[in-house]
Amino acid sequence: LLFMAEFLKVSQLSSQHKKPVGLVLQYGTAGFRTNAELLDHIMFRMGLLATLRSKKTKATIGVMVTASHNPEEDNGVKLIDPMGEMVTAAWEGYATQLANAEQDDLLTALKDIIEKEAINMSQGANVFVGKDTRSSSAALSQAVLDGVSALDGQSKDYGLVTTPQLHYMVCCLNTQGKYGDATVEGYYHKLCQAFIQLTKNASNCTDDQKHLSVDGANGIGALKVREMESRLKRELQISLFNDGSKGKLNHQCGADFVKVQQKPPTGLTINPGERGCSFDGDADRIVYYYTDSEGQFHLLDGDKIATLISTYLKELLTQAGLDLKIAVVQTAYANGSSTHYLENTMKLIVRCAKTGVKHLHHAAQEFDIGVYFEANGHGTVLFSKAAEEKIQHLTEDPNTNDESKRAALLLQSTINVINQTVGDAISDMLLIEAILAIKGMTVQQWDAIYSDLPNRQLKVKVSDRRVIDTTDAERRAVSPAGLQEAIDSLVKKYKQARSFVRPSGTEDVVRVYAEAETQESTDALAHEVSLAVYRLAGGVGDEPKPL
Ligand code: G16
Repeated sequence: LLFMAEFLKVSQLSSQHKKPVGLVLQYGTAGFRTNAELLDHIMFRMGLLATLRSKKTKATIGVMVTASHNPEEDNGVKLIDPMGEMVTAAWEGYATQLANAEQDDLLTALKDIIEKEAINMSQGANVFVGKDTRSSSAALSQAVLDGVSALDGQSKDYGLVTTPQLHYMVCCLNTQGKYGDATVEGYYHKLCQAFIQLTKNASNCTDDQKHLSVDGANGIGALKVREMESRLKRELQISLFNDGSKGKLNHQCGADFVKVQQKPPTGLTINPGERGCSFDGDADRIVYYYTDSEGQFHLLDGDKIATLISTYLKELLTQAGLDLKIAVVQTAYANGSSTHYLENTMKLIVRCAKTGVKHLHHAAQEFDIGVYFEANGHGTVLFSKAAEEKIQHLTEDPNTNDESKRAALLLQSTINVINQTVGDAISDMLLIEAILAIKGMTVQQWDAIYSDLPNRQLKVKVSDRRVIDTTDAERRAVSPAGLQEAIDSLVKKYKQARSFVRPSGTEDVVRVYAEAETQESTDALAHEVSLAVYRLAGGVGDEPKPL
């Protein structure tokens, strides 16, 4: 009786967003993600859930409609918590319950969450909604808005934005503007100002060195780079490719394609030695690359980015005379050479988290400065409040010497160019470009910091990928029986070899990763492990073929 009025509205509106009977979807690595045609009810229900979460936290919540790196025909939804981080694990569970309740059970499922969380339904709610450029995104984001209004929540539709822009705006609003203005303009202003400030410390950069080719993956990132470009005052000169004017989203381009295929995106032309970078479909990932004079392609992935950033930060901390604990968080996909370099040469703390920025983000929060990057280019840097205050204090203290002051001011602008809420291709790009300019470093010199071990990623189709269960930050499989033993004995055949398998949380596949001393042995190992997955975990379709 208590919620009669709201529930009547939910019941009426939900009949316009009916769940297909029997359809079960899981909350994956970054929310729900599947073919767009299966998602209308999910979006409506995530509008309901975001409204409840907003009532519970008494703060603004974000809902981003995107399937990021997936193909155009897929879509998905990412939920954003008050400080701009991903929604908590407990609420991921509620999301799954609500998503999978049959139409007649929806109100009961809703009531269950309200009771479990003791939500005061008379509390107001506010939800920010954004979408990527997929053709399905407009209708799906309308379904989210319908869900919010069904529970009488307020909403603000930001329309086309990158995922990290929406995270940023949620954080700005909930910190009463302390993090910046909750507008796209405010985002450009903060990041570009910081970038200009940083590049004032670059000595004698030529126009050639200020040039960068950007592959926009035919997605939202391209639109946003266009909007921002003029604010960079020619300190960064961007040539934009795959801007969505003709090509298909993520097709033969974008960060995931470049990382997995280890080749340049189609539609982008750069001269030997010049830098290029690729965004993914919602601009939360970035990878860099160049081609040398012999035509050889060189990829600088999330591991190389983490190394560049942590080296730069460590140097600044030394110059500033600040004793802050800095760590790098990676996943099992991190190249073995990068971990070795960070631990043994850089003497940094390195942690391994499960795939998914939510896991890396939490691990990074434990340090004064936490640099986290997935090898696929998804990552950012977190500064603790105490660290920010110490840096600020140095800039204001009249006793600070010139060298320390310069370093502290650089650290301050660095903090401002970074989107600390989540990995952000635009923000990461500006940070990387500023570091290269300040250090007077070429992309080749950056690449030479350490050499990657040859590596390969493959996908295997199985009938139910949930039969694979993993442990030890996904580095070992505990089921199905015999799989880990098979991987162990295959790995023993090759030098410097490592391999693991895990079910993807964004695509209906099992991912296989292998690295070893040579590309030939890496490819052989990746293929043999794929075969083991195919045979022991219920492979479907043709058996994996050698590479
Ligand atoms: C998402 C997550 C990333 C993750 C990637 C692949 O990226 O945000 O943290 O690395 O999926 O995950 P999985 O291997 O489970 O499919 P995006 O850019 O697609 O949102």
